Amino acid sequence: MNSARQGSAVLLSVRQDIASMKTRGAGEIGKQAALALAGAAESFQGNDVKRLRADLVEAAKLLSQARPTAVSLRNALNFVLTETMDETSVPGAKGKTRERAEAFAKRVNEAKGEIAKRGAALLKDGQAILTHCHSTAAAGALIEAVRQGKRLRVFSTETRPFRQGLITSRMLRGAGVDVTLIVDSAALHVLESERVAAMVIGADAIDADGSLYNKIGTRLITLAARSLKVPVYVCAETYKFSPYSLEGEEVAIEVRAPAEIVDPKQLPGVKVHNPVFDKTPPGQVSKYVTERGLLAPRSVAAFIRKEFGGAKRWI
Ligand code: RI2
Repeated sequence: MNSARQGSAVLLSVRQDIASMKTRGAGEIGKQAALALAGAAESFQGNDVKRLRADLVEAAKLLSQARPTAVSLRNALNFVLTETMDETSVPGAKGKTRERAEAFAKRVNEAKGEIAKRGAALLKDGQAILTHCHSTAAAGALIEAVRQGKRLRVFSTETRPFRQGLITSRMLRGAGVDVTLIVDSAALHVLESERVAAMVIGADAIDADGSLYNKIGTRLITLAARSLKVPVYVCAETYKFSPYSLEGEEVAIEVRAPAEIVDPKQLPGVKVHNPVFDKTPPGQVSKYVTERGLLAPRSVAAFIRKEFGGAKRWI
């Protein structure tokens, strides 16, 4: 196989890993897509920089479609294309793509560290906490709080249908956190009976109006939490905020295969619907915990303008 063909095979396999959720989590898919774009640049053959730039935009579009809800994918790819698209030689563009991809990967890791500290500061010794799905940003805050000596009791929802809650539970337990797995529909009962002090969750996308797109069930469980006046803290790196929403673009809700819920053969004639994210209104979010600080939902539009204002986008 020549290296160009090998490059596109690698690109398609990264896209497939993201689409199949072998690689998952909004931050991680952005990071892997950014690195795949650098790989695609490196496998380009020839001296036509315009061709290379066009190929990179095509590759970015292909990668970004793998998971439609997570805006981190598009933000990561635009971050890599910035500066790369100004390069006037093939070696220059290849080098810049790699440099930007690695800068994005570094940014992901640093942001998570910063969020862990800021999130941990919101939690107190002895509290019960509820989390939903598997967010490395949210789990990082819980682990950091425990590392600081705060004894937390964490309740982790199973998170049907993909059961990412099992990943969270294993990860937290591995870090020495007292963790209890519950089914999703136990959330309200547990919030009340265990006197949960806060919900700590992640994000896939955040709209300029302060709405949160996160794993299916987030809207229902945060509604339950707010009905008991339990604060909802959302750990979200800057690249989870949608610059597209400033122009009114709606975040698409990904719908996945019915087979992820049940084998359709077991239910002949029954329709199965599997939306995997939902939109939580800003009133159900207490604070966004970002690497730049805490943010009220009403301040999100100004934050997005500051972080992304004027930045060029290719996809
Ligand atoms: P981190 C996940 O989506 C969850 O919805 C989680 O809250 C979000 O990504 C953020 O994850 P999925 O890929 O970036 O499991 O914080 O569908 O790890």
